[in-house]
Amino acid sequence: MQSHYDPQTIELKWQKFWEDQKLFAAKEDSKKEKYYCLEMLPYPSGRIHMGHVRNYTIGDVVARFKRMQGLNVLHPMGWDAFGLPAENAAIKNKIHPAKWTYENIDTMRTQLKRMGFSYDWEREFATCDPEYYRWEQFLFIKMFEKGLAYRKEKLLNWCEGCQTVLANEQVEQGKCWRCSTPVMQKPMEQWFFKITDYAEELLKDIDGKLQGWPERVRTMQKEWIGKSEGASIRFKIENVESAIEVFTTRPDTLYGVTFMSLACEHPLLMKLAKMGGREKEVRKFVEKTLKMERMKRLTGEYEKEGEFTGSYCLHPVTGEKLPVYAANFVLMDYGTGAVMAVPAHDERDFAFAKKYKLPIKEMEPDLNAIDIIEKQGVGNKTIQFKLKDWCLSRQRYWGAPIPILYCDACGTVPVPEKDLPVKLPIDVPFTGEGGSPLSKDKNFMDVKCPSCGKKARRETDTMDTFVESSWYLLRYCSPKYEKGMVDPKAVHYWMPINQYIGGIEHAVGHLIYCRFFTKVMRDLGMIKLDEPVKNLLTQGMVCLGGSAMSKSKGNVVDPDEIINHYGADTARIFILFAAPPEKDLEWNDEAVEGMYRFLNRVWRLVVETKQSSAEMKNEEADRWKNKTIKRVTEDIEKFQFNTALSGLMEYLNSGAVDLETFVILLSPFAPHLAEELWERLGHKKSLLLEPWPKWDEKMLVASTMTIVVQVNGKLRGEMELPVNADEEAIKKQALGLEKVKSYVGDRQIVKMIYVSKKLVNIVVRDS
Ligand code: ANZ
Ligand code: ZN
Repeated sequence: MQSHYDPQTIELKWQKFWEDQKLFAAKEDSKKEKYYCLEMLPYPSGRIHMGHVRNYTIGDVVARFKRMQGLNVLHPMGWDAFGLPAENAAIKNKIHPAKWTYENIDTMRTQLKRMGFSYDWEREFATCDPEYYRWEQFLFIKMFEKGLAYRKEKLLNWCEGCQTVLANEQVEQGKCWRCSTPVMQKPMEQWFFKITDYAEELLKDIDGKLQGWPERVRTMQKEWIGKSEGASIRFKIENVESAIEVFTTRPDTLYGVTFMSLACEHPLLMKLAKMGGREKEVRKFVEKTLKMERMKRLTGEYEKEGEFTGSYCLHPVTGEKLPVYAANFVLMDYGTGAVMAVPAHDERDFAFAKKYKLPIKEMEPDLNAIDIIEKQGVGNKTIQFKLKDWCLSRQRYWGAPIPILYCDACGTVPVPEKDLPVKLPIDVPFTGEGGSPLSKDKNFMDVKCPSCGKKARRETDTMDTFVESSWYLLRYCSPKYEKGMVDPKAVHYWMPINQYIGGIEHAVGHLIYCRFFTKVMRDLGMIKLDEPVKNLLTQGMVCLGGSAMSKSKGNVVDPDEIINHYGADTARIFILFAAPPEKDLEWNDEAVEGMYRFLNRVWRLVVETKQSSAEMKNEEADRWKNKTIKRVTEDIEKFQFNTALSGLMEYLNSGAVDLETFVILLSPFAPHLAEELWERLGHKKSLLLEPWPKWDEKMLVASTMTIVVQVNGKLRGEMELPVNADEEAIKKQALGLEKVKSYVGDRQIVKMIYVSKKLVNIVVRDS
């Protein structure tokens, strides 16, 4: 047997053992309490990075700990495998996206296995597997039938030069990344999920059902959903029968309205401009505004400008004429795309009024405008949400095809269920010339209409990759199920997720989408579940030199390098010890060394000395043991892995270590070393089958105390007493001490002073 700590040998040995014994395979067992521990699945970009190592190590400690506490743990892993990088690699390196993706998955799976994570690998899947996205297409069709998936025009970045749609990240300073043609906004038909139907419930459940989520994420979601209560009010247009409807949160300012602002995309805008004889000016302004970079518009970092339409609308109460403007700060996709401007009470309107010399008028105080509006029949109370419907169309190849056909006779026709999955064709040209390769593949596009048999055309857009990650967490419950998206029995047993762990960057995207999908699947009768995630932990970043590790900054440490040098156990405990999970973590080579030395000391203690508690009093050793069990257990429960490890280090230094307890407590953090030492301590069965130790509260405190006895302030004796002895008994015993008796003699006792748990002073009068 080797006598020094050799992580490479040990780690391979135990990884193989765990795999052979299928120790992490999860099985439903109605007699056992379940625990579903999930970390966000990785995108197979090529190699594992430290962010993954951190995320997955945290999850692994929790999973192993809960397993040893006797819970039936589900701890799965898979791959978020569709996405743009695969397609870019195809163009750049002439490798097929599928090949690129599956090769990366193989590499990264091997890397994850080297970390010793306790995954049930039998549940693994990649979201680009047709058996997976087939069910996503199935859900899409169900949603289409319910009106929850629909098609609508949306402005997209369009390059006239390349004749293609561009993603936001392909627009550089307003120009196409490829040919530098200025990018236009062009309306195109896109698919949407009607998440806004669920806005109210998504908001309500944040307070009702997400108590186990970080406050920060809850707040971000509330703001993202953005509920505003107010009123919608109609302003008649002068000389025409139509009206402009506004949404306002301040109906009480109605009397302060002096003009009207419309979004550039507002359907009435050009009509009004034509009527007012200012078509040319307004058109020019609109074109200029729509070219403005999307991001700038969203951040509001631009000069507020407008253009007069030449037309007027009428104040609904006073009948005053109000000039109508096109304005660059009014967004078409919020409220009604029209704002009643109140320069006296709104900063933005004020600046605008100053710039264009428009009147500024105070509102009437104490006015119940809602009443007036409702009485006059010009408006009513309304609620607005910031949340937008989810545009899921992507003009991309490497994604799940949207299962829709277009037929001249029948219109939009869903692909019949029996024809699912609509598989991505493999043999398509990757030219990099823009547009989806699917739209150039006639074999894929041309189909027969399933309802009339005539010529039809396939939808060539694919789904946003966030669609796959919206329900993978449910699919893990029954990953091989063939009769539907999920086996309801399995979902009923495993869901909700007891602990979900991932990056804060998903606070409002993924973490709202998966809530939405759960509710949709519930309403389609597939599952009985309102919320998928009970408790959420968002881990901080791994930094080097003060900024997050990233390839572009060149400040990355490769996990494999650390494993090759020190082993996975050192990597794991370094990452847990360096910072609490929510905080950013600064990489530190010396601290890694320190962790390696700690594991070496553990090794020597167990293998070389095998005992050390000989000199320590038994009671003291018991106290250390119980104290450490309590500390490590409670700290893991609070995700304070760093202080749990400190507890283990202090225990090691105490010289009173119970080796078996120590090894068990170390095992969630450094599982390979712990298994090896457990075996060397003479055990035949895996450490994983050991129950997590319990502590005895009574053993945490010393059982006796030493009380000093004084007579007139001078030390005259000492006594050992149980810690729970009461004051009367202590005083009585003090007086009974032989030595004390001799000093007190027959003098009169004036009083006895008791200092709790320390001393008794007997004051006597000199005779
Ligand atoms: C009159 C008014 C007076 C307003 C006042 C505010 C203050 P939240 O709270 O975010 O919902 N607004 C409405 N639709 C808009 C759009 N599409 N683009 C830009 N601004 C829009 O904001 C609602 C307020 O934002 C509305 O109330 C409206 O201006 C403006 F002293 O109406 B307010
Ligand atoms: Zn047809």
